[in-house]
Amino acid sequence: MSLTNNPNVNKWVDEMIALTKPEKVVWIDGSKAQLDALTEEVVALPDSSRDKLYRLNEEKLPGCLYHRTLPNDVARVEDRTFICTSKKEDAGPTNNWSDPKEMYAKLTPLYDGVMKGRTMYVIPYSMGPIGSPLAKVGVEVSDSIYVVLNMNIMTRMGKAAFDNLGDTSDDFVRGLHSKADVDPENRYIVHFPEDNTIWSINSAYGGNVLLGKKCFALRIASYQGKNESWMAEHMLILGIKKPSGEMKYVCAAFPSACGKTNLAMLIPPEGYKAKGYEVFTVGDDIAWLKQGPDGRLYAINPENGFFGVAPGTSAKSNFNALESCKKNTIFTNVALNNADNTVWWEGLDKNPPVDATEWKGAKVNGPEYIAEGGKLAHPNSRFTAPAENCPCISPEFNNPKGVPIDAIVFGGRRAKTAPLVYQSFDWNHGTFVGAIMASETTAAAAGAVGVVRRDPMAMLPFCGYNMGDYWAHWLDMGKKLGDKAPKIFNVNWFRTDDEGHFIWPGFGDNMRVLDWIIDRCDGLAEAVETPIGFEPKPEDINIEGLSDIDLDVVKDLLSVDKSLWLEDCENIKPFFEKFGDRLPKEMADQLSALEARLA
Ligand code: GTP
Ligand code: SPV
Ligand code: MN
Repeated sequence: MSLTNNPNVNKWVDEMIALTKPEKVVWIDGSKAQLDALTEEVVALPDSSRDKLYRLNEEKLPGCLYHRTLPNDVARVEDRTFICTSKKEDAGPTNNWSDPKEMYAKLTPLYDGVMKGRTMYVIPYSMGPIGSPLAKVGVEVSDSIYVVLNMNIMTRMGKAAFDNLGDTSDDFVRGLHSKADVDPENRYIVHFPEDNTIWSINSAYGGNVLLGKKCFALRIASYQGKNESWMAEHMLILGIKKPSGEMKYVCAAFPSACGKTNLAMLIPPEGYKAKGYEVFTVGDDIAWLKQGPDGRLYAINPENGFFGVAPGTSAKSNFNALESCKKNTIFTNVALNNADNTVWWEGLDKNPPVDATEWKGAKVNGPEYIAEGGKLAHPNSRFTAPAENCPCISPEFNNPKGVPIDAIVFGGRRAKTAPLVYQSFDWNHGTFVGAIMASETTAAAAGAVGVVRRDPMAMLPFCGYNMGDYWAHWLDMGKKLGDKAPKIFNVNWFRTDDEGHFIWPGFGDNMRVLDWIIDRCDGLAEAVETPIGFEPKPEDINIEGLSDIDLDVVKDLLSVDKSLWLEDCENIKPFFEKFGDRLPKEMADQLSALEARLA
């Protein structure tokens, strides 16, 4: 029985039923009884089922579940991700494109009857607090209970989303997902921005199938934002409470697995805590930003949970993330400690379980397996944890208005070029700073790891339209915001020494850089003008309490190697040229100006 009178929803769901021919259709109301029953069903599956989830130690990890995906299905697949706009130019040179008609024709046979003998779950959800003027509704149909249970954590899922949509609106994103045979050769993650539609097939992993996340909240939403004058960005949102009690809000865009969750949940160093600084998490991955009635830029986190990278998460590196995944969390592709039915991953602690199950499902001796070069957890293994579990979740997390943003920060993994921090001269230059971002690739996407690539605004895999038009949209937003626009910065936690070790301690100590950033916003810190932007005076980065860092190290972290930067400019030129006449003239002018300042 349908859960809504909305004829647009019902008509579309009927079409999806006719196409995929499920044996049964279940509308997800979001009730505990229904979720409990689905959990019961999925944990009762035989070990041989690839859909199986396992319950974990009820005392140590109450309400937690464990799942393994196929080894060929452990990350986003950028080469199989498409933006299908009527005109190729509207998808732009950085997206895979196919004509929508052709793509529908190609995929329809793959979906035809794909749910025969299976159940279709119809999942209504809201991205953003229900009733927020910034929130939007999506409906995902899927043949996976894993998807239902994850969507329950990641979104506001259930009947309330339909109530919010109302009985007549057509403004909802239609997501069709089938795991099909999890066949990598026929795996497609396809977006039809002009139809508010997403089709995903032959994957059962995270970002490929939780369609509210990257597919909707970034690719489709970025396109909507362009048309409706708001922004969807791959950004964390954090609040810093100053000793005076004043709150400052910062958004930061780093590419996948480059530190968003960690920064969002940062615990300030002792010296800062003693002074009264506190950090609150609003979001760890995605921000939707819109100009508010007072002219400032406001952000909401459209998500309701964290789909976080497990490896490297420890009580020391990210206490708040670890606390967040101690109950009602789903773990994917981590290792099992069979002695007590708990989870383990590289970097959790120094004691890999002896009686372990590695992420592919083999029973192994953990320490021996690692000594032989094996990894117990997949590098992109993840936890899906409810935001409400997070000890430092912001009191504003559910505020429908969002939070006013003071600073926008860009950053990536750069071993040499980018300094620890610099500030852009103004909004337009800041847009350029975001546009010329580059970062080393990570395990979050299938393919080579550690290769430097251009990743503008950390949106390369997530921009749902022509990136040239996206930069133009940024420039337009800057015009609208005028002197109320957030200040724009760039950071790099990943500079390395000659032996390849990270120089900056990172994690909680990143507070020391945020400190300079918010002081700049308040007009309380000085800066030095350099060819690339404003930099702190080395002595203005607080290094009190850091044993390995002295003023000379800070100087080194802030140094700008002009020859490396000129080399980077040579790399940016052909990248910009790909956009042809869609490259805003302002971006080309900014590049020439940068070169002139460096020369
Ligand atoms: P996605 O969820 O893929 O978007 O990733 P993310 O940007 O949220 O990255 P996350 O915070 O999960 O960090 C990814 C990896 O970077 C982890 O292995 C962290 O330990 C490491 N990392 C995060 N912050 C820092 C830092 O300040 N310094 C160093 N050296 N490593 C860091
Ligand atoms: C990312 O890759 O940036 C993620 C994980 O946050 S996924 O949802 O798989 O995209
Ligand atoms: Mn992400």
